[in-house]
Amino acid sequence: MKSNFHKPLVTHMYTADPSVHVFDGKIYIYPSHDLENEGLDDGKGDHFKMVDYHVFSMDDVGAPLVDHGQVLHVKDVPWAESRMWDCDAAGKNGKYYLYFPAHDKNGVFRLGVATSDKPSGPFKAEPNYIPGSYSIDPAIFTDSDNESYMYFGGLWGGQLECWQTGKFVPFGGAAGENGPKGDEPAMGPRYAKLSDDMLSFKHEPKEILILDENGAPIKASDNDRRFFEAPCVYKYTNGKYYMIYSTGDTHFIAYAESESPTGPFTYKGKVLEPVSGWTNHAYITEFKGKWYLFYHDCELSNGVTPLRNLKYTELEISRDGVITTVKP
Ligand code: FUB
Repeated sequence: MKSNFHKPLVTHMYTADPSVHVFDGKIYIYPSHDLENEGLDDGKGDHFKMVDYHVFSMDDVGAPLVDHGQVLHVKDVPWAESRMWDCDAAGKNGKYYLYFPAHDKNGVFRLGVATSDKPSGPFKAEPNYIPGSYSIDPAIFTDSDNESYMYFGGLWGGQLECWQTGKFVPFGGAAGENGPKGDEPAMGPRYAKLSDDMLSFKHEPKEILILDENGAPIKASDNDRRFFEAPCVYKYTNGKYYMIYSTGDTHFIAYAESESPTGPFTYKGKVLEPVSGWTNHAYITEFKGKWYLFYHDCELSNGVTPLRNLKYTELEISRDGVITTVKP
């Protein structure tokens, strides 16, 4: 089959923030959907216009891509107002679940869930957001013991800084000024175990620690290595857990390793160098014994940040989990 690696995967619309799963032997892709917009980039994400989701599938690597159409729109989510940013999906109990962030009616990011009998949707949203949820970029990982975890969080427009006290405190000035500074530990992504019906959290979200090679928390000033947004966890064939995440304003996808799905994770290196456009966001999935990196850039829009397109490539990972950095 002809390789379509590093080429725009979806060309009839703008797609970003890939999440990828193998269901019934096929590759299912759950991206977010960028629309043209006049909003200003104020560090709070007003320049993104995102109101719905499409699901895509491929029978195999390099096979034609199928667009299953619009599977959820913000107008069909009772609690949500706008900003359907990065989503993820899971399959369990014979059902499929789409997890997504959105601003609620008060402009606060919450995480919702919608269900379907098919991985291709359409999905029906639950009436309320997941109690105790906040911020953006939900990613689901189900471990070999069948326990499912949601990882989430994003700085600046993703509002993670607003939750430092455990309650929502709105930003005063520019989004980037509100987090930890200098030698203070950087903020980590959050995780929560999902209930058996996959519709709620089993406990309040907890922070994931990301450590450096000496076992010290990565510092807030360590912009090349500290967490910014887009966490995604997978378990590799060596039995260890890996979290990848975006470093945000330094535009890397980094990875960190742990003995446990709840961390602490130790920083290991870079998965992906900066791509065209401001955001960098990726997902790693195994399919038929090979590992793939899905990501986005702005090739189709000639570098216009809120108009992104998905791409993917095969990833080189050594037996002990070391990733060869992808240079797009
Ligand atoms: O797509 C909107 C936001 O941009 C996502 O939630 C972030 O991860 C970044 O890709």
